[in-house]
Amino acid sequence: MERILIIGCSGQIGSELTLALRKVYGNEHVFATDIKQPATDITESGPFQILNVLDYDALLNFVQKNNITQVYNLAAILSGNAEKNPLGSWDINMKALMNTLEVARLTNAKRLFWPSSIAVFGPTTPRNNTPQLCVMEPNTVYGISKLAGERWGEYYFNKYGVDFRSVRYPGLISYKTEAGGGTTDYAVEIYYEAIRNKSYKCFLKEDSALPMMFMEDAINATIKLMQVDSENLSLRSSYNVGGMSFTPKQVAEAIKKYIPEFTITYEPDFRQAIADSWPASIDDSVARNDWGLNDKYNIDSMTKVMLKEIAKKLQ
Ligand code: NAD
Ligand code: AKB
Repeated sequence: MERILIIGCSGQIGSELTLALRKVYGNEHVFATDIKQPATDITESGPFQILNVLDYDALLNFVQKNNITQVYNLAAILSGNAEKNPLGSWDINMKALMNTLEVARLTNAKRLFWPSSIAVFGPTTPRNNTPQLCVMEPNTVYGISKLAGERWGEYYFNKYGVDFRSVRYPGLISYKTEAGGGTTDYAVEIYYEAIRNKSYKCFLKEDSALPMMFMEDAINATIKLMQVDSENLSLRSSYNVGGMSFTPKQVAEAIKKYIPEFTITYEPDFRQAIADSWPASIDDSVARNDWGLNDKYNIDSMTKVMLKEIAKKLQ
């Protein structure tokens, strides 16, 4: 029986992934941790402990004491926030990964999920239908840390047999927990503001296309990758995951189908340069062929769920 540690259970992904994993593996086998208190559905459904992934001894001790076999490490500073404190964010992002790689090397917690991002690509990367393997020259501190992290993950697999698995998530869109300081956050905020105020001031330009994915599809992909047999995996760096691709204008149009009076204005800030350096769409055929990545949401089906669930939540 797997015994699973989630690091970063209180964040946008962790708050949903923890509950999904508890459904699959049983509540008592999924140990949720964070430096921040999570929502009560996590504390009431299974074990939770405050744990700082940067504290190597505490992490090692937790993994050994609880006989952990798999780790999902979600702790990171995302692209927008990382640009405000480049060196501090580099230290956190790299130390958070290296501590879990080392613990995986030394314990039975051999299978490690660590998310990379479309931020590994840069301005010299082909922008449309970005291939799995191509020029990668990220120019953000977050993207540089993700690319370095992918290389370290593959290195620990080849050198020490750590079962490192990773996807390059696109921007993730969800209604449960608000987004954590990234460039794609506008595509979450816009739904909240559509319900609250029927208007939104967007920090990206109207035609700024980026790859995005609804959280349900991202969670399913993550669990699928972690369950597939090792021999199916041709890559030990990180798999491209594309989802859908849209602009702020397109998501505003999708919202207007449900809220005709919704209006959007555009005031690009420092995050525009980050978005401009990232792909507009992603070729994820390697993930589809290797381990059966498939997603079911498009912009319209996602918009319907987002508006309904956020309206319920804000009532
Ligand atoms: P988030 O900021 O919402 O959540 C991260 C969580 O990690 C937070 O709850 C935070 O308290 C916790 N954390 C931070 N420092 C910690 C520490 N030292 N010890 C323990 N916990 C700590 O981020 P998210 O959106 O859930 O992203 C999770 C991972 O997925 C990150 O690696 C991120 O780069 C990656 N990712 C996210 C997206 C996205 O759109 N959400 C896209 C691509 C990649
Ligand atoms: C961000 O915008 O920083 C994240 C990501 C795509 O990695 N959502």
